[in-house]
Amino acid sequence: MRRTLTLAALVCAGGAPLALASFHLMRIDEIYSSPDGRVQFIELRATANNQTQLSNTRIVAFDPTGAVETLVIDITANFPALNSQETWLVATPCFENAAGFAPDYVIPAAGLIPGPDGRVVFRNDAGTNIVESVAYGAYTGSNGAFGTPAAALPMDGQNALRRVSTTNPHNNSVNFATGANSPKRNDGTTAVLDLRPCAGDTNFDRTIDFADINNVLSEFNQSGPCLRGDLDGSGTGNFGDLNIVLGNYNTSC
Ligand SMILES: [Ca+2]
Ligand SMILES: [Ca+2]
Ligand SMILES: [Ca+2]
Repeated sequence: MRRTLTLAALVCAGGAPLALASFHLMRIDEIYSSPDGRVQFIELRATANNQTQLSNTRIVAFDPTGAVETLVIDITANFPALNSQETWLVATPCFENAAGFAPDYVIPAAGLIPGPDGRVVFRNDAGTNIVESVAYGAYTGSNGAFGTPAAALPMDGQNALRRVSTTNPHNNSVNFATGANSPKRNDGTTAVLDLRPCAGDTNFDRTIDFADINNVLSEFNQSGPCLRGDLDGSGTGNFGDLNIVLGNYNTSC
């Protein structure tokens, strides 16, 4: 009797997804790239409960012609809990410096999300289930069942490509629009990035002052892709960076 009741309770769930762990009820909410491509993120949102089986999935990207596929990130661990309307965030290594918090998953390298034209796909590892696809800008390749490309990826430092609606059938050009970025980690931590170019600014306050000199000096002779003070893009803290700060000292953007 108890078994019959349990089965009836499941059937009476009324078309709502059963509580089986999965990954395919997911939407891309937001795609962002800084002007230099160092800070990029993709925010995804579950549209049903128990979308935790992310180890089965990956995010790939395509060049503007759709001919070249690049692995953005292979998710290799499941998510502890991921329920309806919760977001999760994947971002490049330099995201944490700019946003002040780490994403849920770190993309192994910067600049993997193509822009301003391209396509980002969330799919299973085997490639047999395209869960979500967003093509944008002057992308000319196939976009599967996801309609025509959305607007170009803004890459102006402030705006992202954002989901504004969901239609059936999907259509990227209707479902996405340009708007202010707001990366949101699964625990609700969020930020608004302002990475508009600003010569000499190392701490994203759009003023060039002693704090920027300090940042350059504290990273002098260090190397790495995410140095705040690497203003000349050399990959190393050096005199070139100091010259840029001093040349713009006491100015604002
Ligand atoms: Ca995977
Ligand atoms: Ca500053
Ligand atoms: Ca440098």
